[in-house]
Amino acid sequence: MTDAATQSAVVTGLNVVGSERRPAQDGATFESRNPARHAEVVGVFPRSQAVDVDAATRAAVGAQPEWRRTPWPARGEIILRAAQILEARKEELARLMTREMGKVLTEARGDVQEAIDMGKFIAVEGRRAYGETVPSELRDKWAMTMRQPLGVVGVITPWNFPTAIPSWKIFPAIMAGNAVVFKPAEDTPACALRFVEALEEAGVPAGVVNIVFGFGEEAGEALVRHPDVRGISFTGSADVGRHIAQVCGALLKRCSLELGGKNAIVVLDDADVELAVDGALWGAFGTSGQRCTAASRLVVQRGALLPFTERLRERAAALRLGDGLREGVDVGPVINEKQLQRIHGYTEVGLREGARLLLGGHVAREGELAGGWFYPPTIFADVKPGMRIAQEEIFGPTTTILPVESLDDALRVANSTRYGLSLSVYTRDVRSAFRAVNELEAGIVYVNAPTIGAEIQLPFGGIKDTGNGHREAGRQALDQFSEWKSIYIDYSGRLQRAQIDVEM
Ligand code: UN1
Repeated sequence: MTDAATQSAVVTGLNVVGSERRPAQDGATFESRNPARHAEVVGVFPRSQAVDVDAATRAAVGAQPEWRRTPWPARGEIILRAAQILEARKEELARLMTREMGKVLTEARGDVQEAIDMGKFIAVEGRRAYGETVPSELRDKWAMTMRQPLGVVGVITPWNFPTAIPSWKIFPAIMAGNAVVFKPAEDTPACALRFVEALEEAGVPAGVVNIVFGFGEEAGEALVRHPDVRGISFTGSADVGRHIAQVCGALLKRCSLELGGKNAIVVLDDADVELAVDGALWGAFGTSGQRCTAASRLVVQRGALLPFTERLRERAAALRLGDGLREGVDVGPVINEKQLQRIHGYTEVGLREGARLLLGGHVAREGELAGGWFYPPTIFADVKPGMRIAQEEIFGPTTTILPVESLDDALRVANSTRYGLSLSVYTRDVRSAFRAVNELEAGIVYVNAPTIGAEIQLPFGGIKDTGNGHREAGRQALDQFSEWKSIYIDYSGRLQRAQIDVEM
């Protein structure tokens, strides 16, 4: 196919159920569309229901015992091969991602790279998933621990990182010996299919990773409730996360949640203002602000306020909005009409609350932009910590400037939301930096860098309403997907009673 043909081809996919490709039992389908040109259909996929989820889960249940018996290093080799396949296809996958969800091509390449990194990193755990050998209190008795898989796990992912986030979940899940039923976001099914094809080609056996395409209320709900699914890993909104936690709680099912953020960059008086502006632009408008790590609050100390605000407005105004496949475009579209309206709704909220609109604040309809879902970089100044635009996750290219008087004030304001994912501080003073590192209430803290840009070798996740205590990526990634087994081996040849026959 020519480049132009690949760029407009419709990806038609089916559910991956064991070794089969299946439509939804009732034959229903849905489409994903290019947010930069919404007349363009990118993918057509099955709209699955509970019966389809059940079929995929049965395939997973069937495949899991043999996969679990496959030695850890052998599983790791397959994951490494999958990462290499993604690497070989990085450009093609990135282009498909830009078409399907809109982020600019350089960022789409970064998304695929994050999955490659995750695969290579976790593959090594195949030779390093250490347990512990622990002294026993009794003679001739040996004690140790080892990781065991949960069985079948359900993975439900969002559209904003269509390759990276599935990789954070699926690679460690299968590394630990689980089988997976994967329900990707309905906005990015084609990216999800390509990811799973790479796993299949790498040698992941049929049934170990299955996909059911469809919607949260249908396929997602059925997956969460399925009795043979022992754990759920979900990234998405706090409202859906709370619902999943309730369902899983009643079923005593493992559930790890990665939810919203209302992340802040703190800019202190002694900061390098230009560097802070660089960070704010990237943090607030990268991926059109559609990251759970997006910098949607800029908490600026009085002395830096004027120069920071002026430079930010000037530089944000120069960002070019457009199709992310096009050279020179800085900010792509937002994912769909519903999000576009929601983002604009928050502009209206901000105006009603009395914040000062510095830039943007309207749906972009000039020229070609009219054919897509575009919202320009939007900045509110004079924002108060209690305003809804400073408290609620907008998930769009809107950021807010909150003036503060002191370091104490800055830390208090930065911590004043229900979320706790990623917070950052710009300062040249080592004392302020360390106080901020210690006192900012977040799972991730940056010094002199924006709130986005986490690397996969460190755990990723947040506190407060951002999650429920789990972490993705890093070596901690295995924790979501494994149980610890404690093993005691008594070779004394007699009954030894713990706590009673001890020699003290
Ligand atoms: C997300 O926003 O859902 O740190 C994930 C970052 C990326 C991952 C973001 N590496 O912004």
